[in-house]
Amino acid sequence: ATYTFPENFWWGSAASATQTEGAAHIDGKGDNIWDYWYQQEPNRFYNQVGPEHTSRFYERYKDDIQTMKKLGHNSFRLSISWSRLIPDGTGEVNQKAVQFYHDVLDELIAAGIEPFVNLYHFDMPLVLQEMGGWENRKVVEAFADYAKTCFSLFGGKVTKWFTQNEPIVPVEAGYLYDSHYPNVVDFKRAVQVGYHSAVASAMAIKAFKDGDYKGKIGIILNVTPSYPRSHHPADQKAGRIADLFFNKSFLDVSVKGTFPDELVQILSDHSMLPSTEPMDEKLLQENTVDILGVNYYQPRRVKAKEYMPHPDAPLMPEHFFDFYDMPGKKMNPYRGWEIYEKGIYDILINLKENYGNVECFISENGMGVQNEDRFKDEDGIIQDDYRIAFYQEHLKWVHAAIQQGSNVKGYHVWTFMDNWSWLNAYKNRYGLVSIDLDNDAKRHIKKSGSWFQELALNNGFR
Ligand code: BGP
Repeated sequence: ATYTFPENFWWGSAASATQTEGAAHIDGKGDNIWDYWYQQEPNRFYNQVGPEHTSRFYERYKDDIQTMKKLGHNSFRLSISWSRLIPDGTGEVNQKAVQFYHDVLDELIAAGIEPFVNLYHFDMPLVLQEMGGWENRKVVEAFADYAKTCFSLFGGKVTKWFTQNEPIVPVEAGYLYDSHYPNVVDFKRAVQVGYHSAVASAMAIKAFKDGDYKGKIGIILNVTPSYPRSHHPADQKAGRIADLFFNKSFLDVSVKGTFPDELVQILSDHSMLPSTEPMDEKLLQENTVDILGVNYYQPRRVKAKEYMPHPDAPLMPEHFFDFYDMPGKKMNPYRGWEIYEKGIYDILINLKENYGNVECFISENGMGVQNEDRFKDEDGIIQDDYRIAFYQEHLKWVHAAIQQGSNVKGYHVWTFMDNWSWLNAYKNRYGLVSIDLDNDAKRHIKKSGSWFQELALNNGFR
């Protein structure tokens, strides 16, 4: 069979500032929570490798962008580092950062690659985290100012903007499950953080619209479906509640401008409602997204709770469901995540049927692999056929969704080149291009990179 995609389909990849730039302490950059946390607790990071040891995009962006062009990219998502642009989070703008982002954007545009620019990818400036991060309303306003600064600096050349990447992750990882700084475990505070981050996104969207900039603005969400174990009502309910917390929370407010009633009810029943300001409701309603980025890696499988938590245990989202380890599920043997390709189709059809067929694109999809050097051939090229198969199987479902009328406009892989990833550092490799950490971060195109080049050139595959 042949899988041909609509004309002008966006082919490309995604990356984030903290994970690729390096140069964490030069040219006036301020610390963000990752720089700080690494200094405090290097042992938390895989092989004790921190965010200054990245793929050095800061120095090598020119060569990297030429490689993107070669590999058929017509678009690329990057993020601006808030703490590089505005080292103290508010106030003075770092001119070296302004120059750097102008240079990168110019280089991309000259190469025929449309820049998709994201404003926030898990990287709170330290100064603002010290004021409480997203828990503090002042930080919400600081974000709106930062967004305005970005629009006025780069609005002449960027026409696809995104306010945040996976805003649920800082909520769950930072405030529920002790895996991102500031390692708080407190459901009520998590709700406040999530709420404020949604308000911040809406404020940035408002600033964009008020400023009459050309182009579109959206958000990038990991809209992972929650699949219940069975049709049994208790399992169904578990699935619905997991979906409310981790999916519909940000999806509904971003696309429809309101939080789901059932979510508000549950939070209210448990005295977990966040503090709000009178104008928020209108702000959220009026500033929904033009476009939605969809990150997809693996589904969430859940079942009804088997054992009730101790009545004195502090409330957590999992008091409403259990995770379900489905027998026979297909696994990525090199990363340990489930692979369920049809999930990408289910997401797109859900957006079509329940979210007004909002314009969207796949903003991350990828396969992490540990010790990937073992797949090198005698010429030193990583033979990542498993990754090509992963992309193809997902793209077949994207194609099927398009046949059903999905408004999906593109497909970005995670990621262009192997990069540093939060606590996992360089454990899991995702790139179309590998980097040699022992040899000056030298780049080598993997087999999947050449495959991607063909894919983009042919606007499809067979
Ligand atoms: C996504 C993030 C990315 C990236 C990816 C892979 O959720 O948006 O920033 O980190 O996950 O994660 P990992 O390296 O842990 O496999």
